[in-house]
This record gives sequence, C-alpha cells and structure tokens, in this order.
Amino acid sequence: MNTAKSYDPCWLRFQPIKDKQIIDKYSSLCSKIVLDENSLNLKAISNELNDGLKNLLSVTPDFTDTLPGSDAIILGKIGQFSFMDDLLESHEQESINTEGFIIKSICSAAHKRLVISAKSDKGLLYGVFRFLLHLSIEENLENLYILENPRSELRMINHWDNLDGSIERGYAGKSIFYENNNLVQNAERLIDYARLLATVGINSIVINNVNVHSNETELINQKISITKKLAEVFREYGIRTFLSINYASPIQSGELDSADPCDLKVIKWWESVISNLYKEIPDFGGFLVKADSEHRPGPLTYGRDHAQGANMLAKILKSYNGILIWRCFVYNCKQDWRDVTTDRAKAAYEIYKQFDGAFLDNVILQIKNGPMDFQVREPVSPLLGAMPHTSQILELQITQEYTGQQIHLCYLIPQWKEILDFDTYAKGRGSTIKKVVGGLLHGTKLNGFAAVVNVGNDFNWTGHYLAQANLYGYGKLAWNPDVSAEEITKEWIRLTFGKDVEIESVLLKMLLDSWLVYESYTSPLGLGWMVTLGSHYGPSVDGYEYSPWGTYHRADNKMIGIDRTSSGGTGFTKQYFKENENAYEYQTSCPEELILFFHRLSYTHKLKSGKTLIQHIYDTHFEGVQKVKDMKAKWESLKGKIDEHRFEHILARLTAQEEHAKEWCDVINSYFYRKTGISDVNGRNIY
Ligand code: GCV
Repeated sequence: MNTAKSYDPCWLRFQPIKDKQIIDKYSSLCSKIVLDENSLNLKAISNELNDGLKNLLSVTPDFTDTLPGSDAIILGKIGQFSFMDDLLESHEQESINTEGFIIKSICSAAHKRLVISAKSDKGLLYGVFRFLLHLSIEENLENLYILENPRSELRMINHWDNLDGSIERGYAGKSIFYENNNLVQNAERLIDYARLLATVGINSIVINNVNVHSNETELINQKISITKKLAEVFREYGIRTFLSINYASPIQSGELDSADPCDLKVIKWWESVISNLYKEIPDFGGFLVKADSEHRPGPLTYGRDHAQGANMLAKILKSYNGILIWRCFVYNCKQDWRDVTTDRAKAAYEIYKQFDGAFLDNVILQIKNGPMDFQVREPVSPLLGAMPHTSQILELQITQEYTGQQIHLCYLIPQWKEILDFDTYAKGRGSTIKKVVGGLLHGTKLNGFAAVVNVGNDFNWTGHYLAQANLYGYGKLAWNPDVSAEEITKEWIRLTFGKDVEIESVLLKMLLDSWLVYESYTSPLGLGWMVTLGSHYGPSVDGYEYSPWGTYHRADNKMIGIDRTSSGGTGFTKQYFKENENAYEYQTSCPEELILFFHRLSYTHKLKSGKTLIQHIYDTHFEGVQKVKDMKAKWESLKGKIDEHRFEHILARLTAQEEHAKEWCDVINSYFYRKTGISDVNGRNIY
C-alpha cells in the first residue's frame, strides 16, 4: 500500500473505503470486469483497475471478455465489442476524440453496469483513472455520466533536471530521474510519477533542462539508454518522451566544427542521430530547443534565422512523426541598464512575429505566458495569438521560481485562469488565449500547454505539500481550460485530504487567495523583479536594477515604472491588437494591477481607490503580512483534523512565509519611504 512508500502518494491515495454502505453498494459491480486484455497496448489499464479496486474495496475483480448477466464494469474501445453499440448511443461514440473517454452508468432492475469506453488506450486509461478517483472520494457511481475530450493536443511537462541530479529552479530536492550522471534507482517512484501525471491527462514530457550542458547533450546518443528507459516508464502511462537538445550538439560531440543548419554535414549528422533515436524509441516525441537565448547556442551564430534553425531539425523529425518545439524566450541578456530605449518585453514579438508561416507544420513555438519571465504579475505575451499560421503552445511555470519557491503558498491556478481567459482580440472579441492554445482560433495543427514542473525527490514531491495542487491544477487546466479554479481546487482537496467540510472550506480559501496575497507583499503593480539577483528569492528592490538582464523599475525620488506606451515610451503597447493596445496605452484605462508595467508615474499619482501610489504600496504590504498571519491561524484551526506530519510540515512553511512576508514588507516599504520621504498616513512603523 501507498503508506509504506518512501514518498507521499499526493492525490493518488486510494485509501480503503470505510463506509460500509458504499462497499456493499459497489462491491458486486466492481467484482466483474468485461475487458479483452489482449487488445490493450497499455497494460497499466488493467493493472490500475486491479490495484485500485483491491485498495479501495478489497475486491479482486474477475476479468472476462463476454457480457455477463450480472453487475459489471464494461471496459473497451469503441467498436471493440458488438454489445458496445447497445450501451453507447451513436452520437456518444462519435463525439469522443482520440484521447477522450466516456464513463456511463446504466442501471436497470436486473443489474448495474458501468461502461468505460474510448477510441484509444490512452482514452481508456484516462477513463479508468477518473473512475477510480471518483470512487476513492466516495462519490456516487449511480447516474454517473462523464464524456470528456481534452481540449489540447499537447499537455506537456518540462523538466529542468540535470544529469548530476540538480534541478535548475527546483525547490523540492534533487531530481527524481537522475543522480551521478545516471538514472536514479527508484523505478517504483518513476512509475508513480507517471501515474500522477496520467491521472490529470499529461501526455508529453521533456526529461531534461532546456539549458543543455555537456552531459545532457549526450542523451541523444551516448546516453540514449537513459532516455530509452524513461520513455519506457512514461509510455506505459500514455506519455510521450521529448528531449531538450543543445543546438551545438554536432560540435559538442567532437565530430564537427559547425552547427550551421544549412551545412550538409550538420544535416547529415542530425539525420543519423535522429534515425538512431527512433530506432531505439519508436514513439519518441521530438526536441525542445532553447536557441540563441541566455548564452545558449543557436542558428544566429551562422547568420541563419530562427525559422531556418528550427526547420532543419523539424524536417528530419517529420518523417518519424516527431515534433520540434522552439522556445521564444529570446532577448538581449547583455543590456546596458543605462539604455532606456531597449525594452526586453518587446523582444519575443520583434524576433518571431516576422516568421509567421515560415515554420514547417511540425514546428511549435513555445511562448512564456508573459513578455518577461514568470513574474507574479505580467501582462499576457502579445505574441500569443499573433501568428495565425504558426502553432503555438503556452509555457507556464509550476515551479515557483519568482513566486515564493515553494516556501510561500502561492497557488497559481487563478493566475493561469486569468491568462487563459485573456482576450487577445486577434480575430475580434472572444479571441482568448485558451482558444489560441486549443487551436480553435487559427485552426493550427498542433497546440497546447507546456509547464516547468515543480517536483523533486522530497518526500512530498513539491517542497510544500500544498504546492502539489499547482501540479494537479495545471494538468486539469491543460485538459479543460474552462473548468473553474474553485472546482479544480475542491477536487484536489478531497482527493488529497479527504471529504471534510471544514478542511475544504479552510483550504479552499487559503489556496484561492494565496496568489494575490503573495503579490500584495512582494513587487507592486506589475513591476516584478525586486528579488535577489540569481537566486530569485527574497526582496532586493534594486537586485536587478543595474544589471544586464533588461529588468528595471527605474525608481527615483519622484517617479517609478516604465513607460511602455507608444507616445513617449518604448512602444510595447503597439504589439497588442487595437483593443488591448488602447487599454494599456492610457493611464485611465490600463488595469491598475499592471499600471507600473506600462506607465511611469509619480508616487503621488491617485489610484482608483483614491489612495496615492505610495500609500497603496504601504497598505498592500502591511495587509499582505496580516493576511499571511490570518492564513496561518486558519490552518492552525485544523489541528487534529489532519495527520500530524502534514499538519506540522505545512505549519512550518506558513511560519517561514510569515517571517519572509514581513521581511518583504519592511524592505519594500522602507525603500520607498527612504526614496520619497513620504510618510505612511497611518503612521505605521517603516524603517
Ligand atoms: C532554464 C529564467 C530562469 C532560468 C531559465 C530561463 C529559461 O531566466 O531564471 O533558470 O533557464 O528562465 O526559461 O530558459
């Protein structure tokens, strides 16, 4: 059972059901399963059913491939059993897509039946997991009817893991994949990780850091056995494996002296490497590339552009049904801070927009949600939706690099919901980001989501127990971006902490409020970046101010913020479609939470609340600390209701958060008080 493992089961707890009524009600239904095991490519389907039912109901199901006259679960692909046509309406069969599924309960006086059906093994697996999770929280199975299709083709996880076991921007221990340049000997944990991902519908994984160092460069050739082993684990759970590659691999290998995408020798080199990869891993997904970004090599070195660089690899991958994902996180990271004309926010659009339609159709551009870099608050990247002839996926960051590093509670689903609901106006009103990444807006062939994951080998996987919810929620949103934050959160709480009204109400509020609470005591009004240089943790108001990274607030004793308007500013607002451009261009219409991202204002500027900008900064920071205190008190009220280990662990994180929030508040408020000399109207202690 899960409890004996050396790590937390997260939302896959599958504890024995205690309610005798439920056991009596469903034991007979779950003891017989109609299933043709030989027709399944994913053995996980029957294994999960077997293990799940044994854990939950102490039932060992009897598998059969004929329809019994008794209660039974009927599991099969559409068209597989002749009797399926009597159980599923033709419109139901038609409306399920390749990875969707249906769960349908059919009860008559004679017997109870539960049909789980799909068009593919992956769909069946998702259906089985959904059924088991449903049962595990003791939901009613009678009248159960779920027909779901994932909205996006790619629902991807990006690991920033290195072969030495370190994780770039990892806050939950070491890699669960690698140590000492080899695989970690922990096969069971890897399988459980694949299970966790599959339960929320993740179907693709990049297994190494986008900053590909020398050891990781070899995952495509000398160290291919590592890639192959991980691909085997993930394949069983319907997850396709991808690699981040070093664009200069031909040079790094010592075999060539160039990585020029137009050099025939280079092309041949990649052809041979890719052919071998597919020989070893026939369903290999493809490559993710960070090129010409933050000192990583790329085609620009050879006078070639991004489209030439990407297409060379994509062309080779195409014949194997592979995909090439090209990141758009490209900007000048050697900027002179004295230069006020260059605007990092403009970089991705300026570089990539011109290539719309120039990429092969198996190339996807991976675009971070904001134009800067996963700050607690940024506008949505104007590049998203702006390239109608190019596949795009949205890159989110589950790992909390700038959002409290899994010490602070910062539940990101509300932030991601805002991003997904953002209207780009690319094709008029209603051109939301979720339509862009669902391929609905421009009809692009490939589409979806990628996110940098937050897991490591900590007992609880994510550093903070409650950060597990960010991983869960990401998968749920990638599957269906329309589902509400509240619904996702309640589901996660029930699966993870059981069904209890008080626990649910406390945790729901803590989680749903936490992003805005974090924002309130950190960097104000869309500025971002007031963190310690390098580590990105803790307040350092000028940490990035005189640096080459293009990340400035430009505070003096009168004014703060960046003018990004087209009338006197950097002109970034121009990159948006008219409606958004107009909104951001003017102080009166710019959303206030982003006002200093777009405008340079005086500290005495009056906000809509009637408060001055400086007073708003003071107030939100004091309030933020108080909210963390309240959150902690709420958590403490659950003592005795939650197992001691998790209770104490979370309490310790909240205690650290309270202390660090106070640090943030004092540093930020003191900085601005000293800069401006303007006192807090409420006379609170500022240093
Ligand atoms: C993997 C930021 C992070 C880097 C990260 C980079 C990226 O700069 O601080 O650690 O590198 O983004 O997304 O490529």
